[in-house]
Amino acid sequence: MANTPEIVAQEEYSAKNINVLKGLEAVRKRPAMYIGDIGTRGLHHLINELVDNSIDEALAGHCDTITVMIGMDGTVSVDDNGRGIPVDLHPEEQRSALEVVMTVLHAGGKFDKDSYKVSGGLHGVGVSVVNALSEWLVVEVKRDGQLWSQEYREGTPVAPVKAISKLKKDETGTKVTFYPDKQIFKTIKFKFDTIVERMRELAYLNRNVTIRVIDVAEGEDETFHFKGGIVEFVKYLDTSREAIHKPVYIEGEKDGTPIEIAFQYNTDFSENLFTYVNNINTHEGGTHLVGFKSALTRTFNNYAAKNNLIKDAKINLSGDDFREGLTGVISVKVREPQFEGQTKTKLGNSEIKSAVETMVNEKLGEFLEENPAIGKKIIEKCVRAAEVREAARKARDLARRKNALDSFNLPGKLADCSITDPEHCEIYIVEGDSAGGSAKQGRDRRFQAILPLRGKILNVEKAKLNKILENNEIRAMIAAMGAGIGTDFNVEKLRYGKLILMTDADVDGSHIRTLLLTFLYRYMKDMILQGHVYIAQPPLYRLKKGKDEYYAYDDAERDEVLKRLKATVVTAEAALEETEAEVEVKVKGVTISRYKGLGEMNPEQLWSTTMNPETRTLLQVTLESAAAADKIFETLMGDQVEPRREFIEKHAKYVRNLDI
Ligand code: 0RA
Repeated sequence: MANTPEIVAQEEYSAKNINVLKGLEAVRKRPAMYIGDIGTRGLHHLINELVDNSIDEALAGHCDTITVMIGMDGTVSVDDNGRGIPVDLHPEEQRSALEVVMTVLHAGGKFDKDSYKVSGGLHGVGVSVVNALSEWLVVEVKRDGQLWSQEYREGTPVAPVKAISKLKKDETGTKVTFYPDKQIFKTIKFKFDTIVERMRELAYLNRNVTIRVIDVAEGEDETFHFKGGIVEFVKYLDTSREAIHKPVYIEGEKDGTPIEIAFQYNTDFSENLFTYVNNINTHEGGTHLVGFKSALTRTFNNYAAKNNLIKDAKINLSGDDFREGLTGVISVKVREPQFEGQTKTKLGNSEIKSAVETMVNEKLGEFLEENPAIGKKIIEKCVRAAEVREAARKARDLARRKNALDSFNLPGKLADCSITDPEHCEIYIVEGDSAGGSAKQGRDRRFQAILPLRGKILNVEKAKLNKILENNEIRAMIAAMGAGIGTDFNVEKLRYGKLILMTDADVDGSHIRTLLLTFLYRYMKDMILQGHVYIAQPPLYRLKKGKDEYYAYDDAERDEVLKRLKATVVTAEAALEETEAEVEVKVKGVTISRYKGLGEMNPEQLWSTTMNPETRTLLQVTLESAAAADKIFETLMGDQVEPRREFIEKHAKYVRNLDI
């Protein structure tokens, strides 16, 4: 009787179950391979993974509302009104399709091949990965007039899919509620602001979708819906800048590739192009960006020539001139995207270049014919950019001739390290000469270099390149790093693998840090992109009791230490039956000093609290969301006072940690 169909099916079922468990085990063993890391970033990736699936459902035209909620108990739920994950029997797997989607690697998302699937970076790993990394997860599906549900522990079903209750036939959707596994993640605390950042971006990129984010415990609740889509996104990016015309909007489909572009010029100098493929920010650009740039240059050059808008024959407009003060969003949907580059955020598909290029040539040409006043304004701006570029080139040549930017002419203030292998070297950019002095004495001179900066550096948002290159502090940094600047910057030439910003923990310090980050973001972006930039974390307090010293990095930690000290005192005193008043006397034996500046620490203290790789904490600066980073820079650094005041008021509680 060994070959009755029931028994074969039973054996196949068990074999499949074993494979499923092995798959989930692989995810739990190497979580970082699936979600990037096991810190805050990876944790929030779980939410993004779920929302991506709901967005897919929206792109297919079946869902328009997504709700992300952080519950009172630290669980998160993602709820959509799509068709609901199918619950019927999966013909090959012989169990509910829902269970297959939730437990089999890469089975999630759409079963049909026609969707714009995401196949790069960390996106699209599937709901089963979220399930595998959750201590507990519940999925609820509204479909076929029923509410269905299944519960899991560490990715394994607790029971089969159950029908819970009857619903109206047209009531459909999917809701996943999960509690991340503390055994896997360093922290399981979700941050409202981090979630909001990505949800806002998704709402701009998918104008038909409404996304609501709720944090029950914090009483936060925001809803994003942008009818104008990426046109509104561009306006939002330029909130603190002054646009010189209404945004240009180009939309269409070329060879099966939906393309959407919005851009506008402003009175500033920086280029802010954000590119997306299937809603993923392609930080490193790629063929869609190349196609856009090439069409922009060509169309504007043709337009200027045809309308005789460049009077001075000596002016030669280059691609860069057409992107000065340009803010834009390029969003394409690609069926089988190829992602390349250091961080797998560069689009490689060559056919997309010509698709974007052809469409922009055509539609931008039409726009300019219909809006001659805007065309004229833009060309005038680009001509001015070319004039300034020429002046900057002269300044740079002059500086080069003086060898000022070359690393073999290192700045006098730099205390270099003795090792020369960049991988093992780090440079501290230190606020002020006195802290610089302490750092020089306290460091390990074999691999730590110190460059003190005097006072504030120039605000590069508001200056042109020739002015920037005249600034001594900036020149010292460029020379010390040894990798050039702007379009000449070459990350391979960096003399140090880590650049660590060390500023005071006060308002001035955070201002200087923002100025430095602005400079790095604008002119040495690859350094941030490739993870070379860090922020030192000096302590805020020193607590001293007798010979014992403790350092606290924030108020909460200070109170923690105080409590600990008091606790020992109280226990010891209790034995001696002293009065409480006498104990209060003993606690005062703790002296607390607040460090106002780095300069107040002696070299040994600076080493042990902030610079010793064994004990220090460094914050790595990332471009998690380039759009968000740029927004912060522009809001804090731009001309417009009102957005800055609003930002600071809204984020006052975070100002000490304005780290992106
Ligand atoms: C497979 C097929 C269908 C929908 C889905 C998956 C789906 C998945 C997720 C994940 C989160 N929300 C979702 N909503 C839908 C379509 C089946 C049909 O034809 O009705």
